[in-house]
Amino acid sequence: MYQLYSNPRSPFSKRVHIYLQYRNLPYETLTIALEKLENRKKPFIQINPYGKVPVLVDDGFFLAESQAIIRYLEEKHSFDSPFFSKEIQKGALLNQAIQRCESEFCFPGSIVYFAKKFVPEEKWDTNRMKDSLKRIGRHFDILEGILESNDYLHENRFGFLEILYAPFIRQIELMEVKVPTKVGDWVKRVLEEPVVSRVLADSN
Ligand SMILES: N[C@@H](CCC(=O)N[C@@H](CS)C(=O)NCC(=O)O)C(=O)O
Repeated sequence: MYQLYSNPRSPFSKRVHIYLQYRNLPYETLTIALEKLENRKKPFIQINPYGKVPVLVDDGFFLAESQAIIRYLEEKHSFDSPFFSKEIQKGALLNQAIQRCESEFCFPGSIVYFAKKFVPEEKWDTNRMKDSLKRIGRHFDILEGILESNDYLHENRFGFLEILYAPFIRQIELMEVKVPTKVGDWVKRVLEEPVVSRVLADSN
């Protein structure tokens, strides 16, 4: 059975919970108390020197980084409907979309999110936040183009991208960015996916 070092408030961990449950892979959750800085101390710091969750344990093999974990499991198990197509260019386009999700949405999103959640307003770096919101707005416009003729972002089915976005689009109202119609419909569709709503409602 797999083990997953995780924290209930960690969106990156939630990605892996969603994936493991979507693929029906049995696992056990090992909670790391970030609020007690358990992630910065031994033994966890020896498992991941960056002190971050999630980390997957597969029979003595340790792997950090949510995307890397999902890819590893996807490659290890040969599912009937793999997320990565055998067609090299389709796989490359998925990789492109994954990088854009991280750099054009999750990264600028986290700047806004952490400021609003944890920093007093008088200390906000407003220029950086404005720039981040502009990037998110542009990203949504690009997604809107894809979603004009698709219900999902890649190969028109729920997949890797939806799993990466899910824990972050839940916080969309914090972004105070105009959400285009099709993107709004897609957000609702993704959050209503049974495994997504179950994991996001769960505190583990
Ligand atoms: N790129 C990593 C990011 C992981 C990450 O930032 N985890 C946060 C929780 S959501 C964490 O452990 N933060 C603790 C810290 O940085 O001290 C991934 O995709 O897994």
